[in-house]
Amino acid sequence: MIRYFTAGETHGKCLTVIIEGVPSGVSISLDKINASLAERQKGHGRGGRMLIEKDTAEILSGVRGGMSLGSPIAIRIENRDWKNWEDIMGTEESNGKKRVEFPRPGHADLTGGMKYNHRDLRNVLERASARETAARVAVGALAKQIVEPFGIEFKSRVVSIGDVTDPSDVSSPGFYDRVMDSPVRFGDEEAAKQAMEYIDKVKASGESCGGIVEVRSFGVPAGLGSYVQYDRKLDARLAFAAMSVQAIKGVEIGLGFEAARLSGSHAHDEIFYENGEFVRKTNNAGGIEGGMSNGEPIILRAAMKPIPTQYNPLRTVSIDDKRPHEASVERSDTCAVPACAIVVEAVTAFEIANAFLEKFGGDCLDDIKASYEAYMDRIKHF
Ligand code: EPS
Repeated sequence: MIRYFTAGETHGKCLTVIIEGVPSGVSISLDKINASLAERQKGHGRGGRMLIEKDTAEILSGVRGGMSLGSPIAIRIENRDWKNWEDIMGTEESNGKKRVEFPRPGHADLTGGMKYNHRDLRNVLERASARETAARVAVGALAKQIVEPFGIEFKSRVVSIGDVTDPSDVSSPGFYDRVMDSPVRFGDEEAAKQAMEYIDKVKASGESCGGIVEVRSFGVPAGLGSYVQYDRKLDARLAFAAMSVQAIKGVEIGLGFEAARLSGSHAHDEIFYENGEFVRKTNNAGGIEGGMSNGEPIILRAAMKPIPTQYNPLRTVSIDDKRPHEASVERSDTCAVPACAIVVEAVTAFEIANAFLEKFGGDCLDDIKASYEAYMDRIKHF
């Protein structure tokens, strides 16, 4: 089993993450981690911060000569913006300027202040910020490399931004290549244009917007997760991971909420046996039945709310005199939905890699391969 902890404030010196439990013998490419970090920075509607940062991972431990050692892997991502915030975010007593008094509705500011007894809400927002997701993308990029030798891969896209939906057929040839080239991660160029116009309009009115992202996991063998205990269910673990991403308010797998409106014959995927294997001709379950992967692609969608910072601020009150006031304005993004797709892809990859290691786990990649091959051979003859 792998686990990780992130640390770091949005305007602090850097983000740090320690990943524990990565088996030895996994080929680790720093370029792949950095490519994912670069993807997270992209997208129409991002704010000024992304012009300052050039997120780059530095591996501090646990990897030697391009190979994991089995020991904890520590990664550091520098905050370039730190040089502008040293006197505000520094650890010395003389630092600590730029106090925040007016909590933003929708952000962690007010409740976080109450909970940790912070009279300066900056102490809350600095850690609650979605900047932390850069560290999680690095973890996800590493997790992908654990399962890559087994043919497992992950693809993400944006389903909709505000009220603009991508009408594309996901299975059409070259779909994900078009997504990679799109500033909103849509497959359809015309819809992408409409989404960008929508983002520009929202920005002009001083507001922000959300959307829906989708992650598909391909090549996941049947049998990851389990039906025997609540906390071993793969869908539950994926939902937890997606829900833990900043600004996510809903998660669905397969047909999700739509399944509640259908009768059983329309909701479930019938089973056939063809050419020596079990097959399903539909994937309404989104690749998970009974809390276990069933061998079909795993399809997860997550709904992101509009980012709480509004340049046209919402009403709030001062935590000092309790009088009405406009919410504080922190530099922010109008739309971070394309970036969110990359983050949800990363946390999905982590959960799948974790469930994979739970099933086939060993200390080194060779042991895992032996266990995987024996299992795949056995279920082939089921
Ligand atoms: C983010 C960095 C942040 C925000 C954003 C995500 O940097 P700054 O506050 O300096 O602009 O742009 O976070 C939020 C919008 C939020 O509400 O938490 C990043 O690196 O993704």
